[in-house]
Amino acid sequence: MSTPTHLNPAVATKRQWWHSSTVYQIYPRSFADSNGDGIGDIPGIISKLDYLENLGIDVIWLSPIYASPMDDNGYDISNYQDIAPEFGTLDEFRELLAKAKERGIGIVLDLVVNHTSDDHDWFKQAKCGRDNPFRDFYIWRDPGSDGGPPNDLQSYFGGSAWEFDPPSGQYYLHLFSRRQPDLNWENPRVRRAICDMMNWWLDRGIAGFRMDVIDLIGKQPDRMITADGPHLHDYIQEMHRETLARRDVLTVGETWSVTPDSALLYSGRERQELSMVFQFEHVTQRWDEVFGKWRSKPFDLVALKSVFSKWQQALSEDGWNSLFWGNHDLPRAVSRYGNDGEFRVPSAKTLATVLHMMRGTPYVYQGEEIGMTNAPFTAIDQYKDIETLNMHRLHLEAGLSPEDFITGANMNSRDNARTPMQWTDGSHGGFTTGTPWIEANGNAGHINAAAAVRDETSVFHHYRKLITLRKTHDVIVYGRFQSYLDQHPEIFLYTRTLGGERVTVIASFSDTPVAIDLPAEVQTEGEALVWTHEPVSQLGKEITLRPWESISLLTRN
Ligand code: ISL
Ligand code: CA
Repeated sequence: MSTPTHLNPAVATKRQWWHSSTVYQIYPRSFADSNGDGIGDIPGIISKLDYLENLGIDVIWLSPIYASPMDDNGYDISNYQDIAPEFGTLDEFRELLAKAKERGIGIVLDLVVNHTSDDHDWFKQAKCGRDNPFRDFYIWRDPGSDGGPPNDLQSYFGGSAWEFDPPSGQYYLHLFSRRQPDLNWENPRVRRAICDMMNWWLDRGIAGFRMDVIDLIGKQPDRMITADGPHLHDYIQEMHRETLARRDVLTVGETWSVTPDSALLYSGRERQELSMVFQFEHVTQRWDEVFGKWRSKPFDLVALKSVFSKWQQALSEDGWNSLFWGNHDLPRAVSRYGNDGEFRVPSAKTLATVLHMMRGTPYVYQGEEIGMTNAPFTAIDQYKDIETLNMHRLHLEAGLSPEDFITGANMNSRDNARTPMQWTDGSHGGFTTGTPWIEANGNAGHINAAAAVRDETSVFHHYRKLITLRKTHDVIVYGRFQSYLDQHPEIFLYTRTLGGERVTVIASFSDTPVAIDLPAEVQTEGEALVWTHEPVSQLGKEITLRPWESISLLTRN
C-alpha cells in the first residue's frame, strides 16, 4: 500500500488547496448567451456548470462582470459592487456562486483597481474641480512647460497617457484608454475604499481575486516609473493585512514586469502578499523589440524551454508558479504554439501535457480545452477590441500597410481569444440564438464542445485526464523539475521527481517524425500516464516520436 499522499514526507512546501487545483478562465461576454442578445451572461455560465464539473476544474476566474460602459469590455469599471445589466444581476451572481459551490468550484473575481471607468462616481466627482474631495482619487498634473502633457508617458493602448481636462486646466493619467483613469494609490482613502470593496466580495464567499496589472499600482508618473514602483509591495502587503489575511483564498497578480526575483517578493511564503503571479516571458519572448506583438518572431522551442526551465527552477523552493498558454488578451494556444491545421488535435494535447505536468497552478482559457483556434478575420471592421482598433489607426498613420497590420492582428490580436465559445455545430457555434457581438469562428462545425465531450479521444478528454492526474499524484504537484536535451529544437523533455516517484514527459513540437537518443537518466520502465497517440510504458535508448506526439510515464523505485 502506498503512503497517503497528504503524509508524503518529501513534500517540503506547505500544502495549499490551490496547489493541486486547475483554474478555468471565463470571458463572460464570449462564453454563453442565455437570452439571445448576442452577449454572454451569468445565466449562460450557470447553464454550463455541468460541463465545467465534467472537465474537473476547481476554480473559475471570471473576467470582469461589474457595471461598466464596456470601453474595454469590462476592464473599465463604473461600480465595483454591481453587475453589468448585460451580464445579469447580483442575485444571479449569488446563484452562480452557490451552484458552483455545490459542484466544488470556487469563483475568483477579476480585481481591476489600477484604474476605474471615467463613468465611476469617484471620477465624476473628481472632475468637478480641484477642491472636490475625490480629486485626489486620481492622478492630476498641470500641463508641461510647453502647455502640452506633463511628460511623454505613453498609454498601453497607444498615444499619450495624459488626457487634458479643459474645465480644470489639468491633465489626468490613464495608462490604458482615456476612459480608464488611473487611481492614485498614494492616497490612503483610495486604498481604504478598495479594501472595503474587496472585503464586501470576500464576505460573499468568493474564492479569491485575479489582480489586473497589479504591478502598476505603485507608479510614480513624474519619474516615468510605471511598473514596480517603490511602494508597490507595501500596498500589496497592506491589502493582504486588510482583506486576505485569515481567509483561505487564491490570489494571482497579473505582472508583465515580474522577474524570477520579484516573483519571490509577490509569492514567497513569508511575504503575506499573493498566492502567485502570472509571468509573461514565454509570451514576450516572441515579440519584436520595436513593433511588439504586431510583428512577431519565429517560433523558437529552445528559447521557450529555457524560459520555462528558468521559472521552474526559480520558484522550486519558495513562491509558486502559475502555468498558462493563453488568456483573453493572447492568441489561441494551439495557433500560437502548436499547429492549428493538420496537427491541431495532437498539438493541442501536447501543449496541454507539457504545461500541466510542470510545477505550478494551471490555467485553462475557455475553448482551449477543445482546441479552439485564432480568428480568421480579414477586415479591420471584424475586430472589436479597443487595443487593436487604436493600434490599427496609429500603425497605419506610421506607414504600416493595412495588409501587414491584419497579418499581425491575425496572429496576436486580443480578439483571437474573444470569438464566441463553440458549444455545438449549430449557427454561431451554439453561443447565441441571436447575432453575436463578435463573429464566431467558422470552424465550429468540427471544433465544438458537444463533439469533444462525445469523443473519448478528443482534446477535451485529454485535459480532463491531466486535471485529474494533478489531484491524484503529488509528484505532479510538488516534484522537482529537471529538463534534458535543452538545445534540441523540436523536443521538450523533462522529469519531475518526488521521493521515490518520477514522471517523465517527452513531447515533440514537430510536424514531421523525430528520432532521438534518450539520456541514460530517463531510460526507464513505468506506468503510462497520458499520451497523444498510444501509451508507452518503457523507454529505451532510442525513440521516434510522430508529429506532435507526447508521452508521459510514472516510475516508482
Ligand atoms: O493585452 C496586452 C498585450 O497583449 C496588453 O496591452 C494588456 O492591456 C495588458 O496585458 C494588461 O491587461 C489587463 O489590463 C487591461 C485590460 O485591457 C486587459 O484585458 C487586462 O487583462 C486594462 O485593464
Ligand atoms: Ca445575453
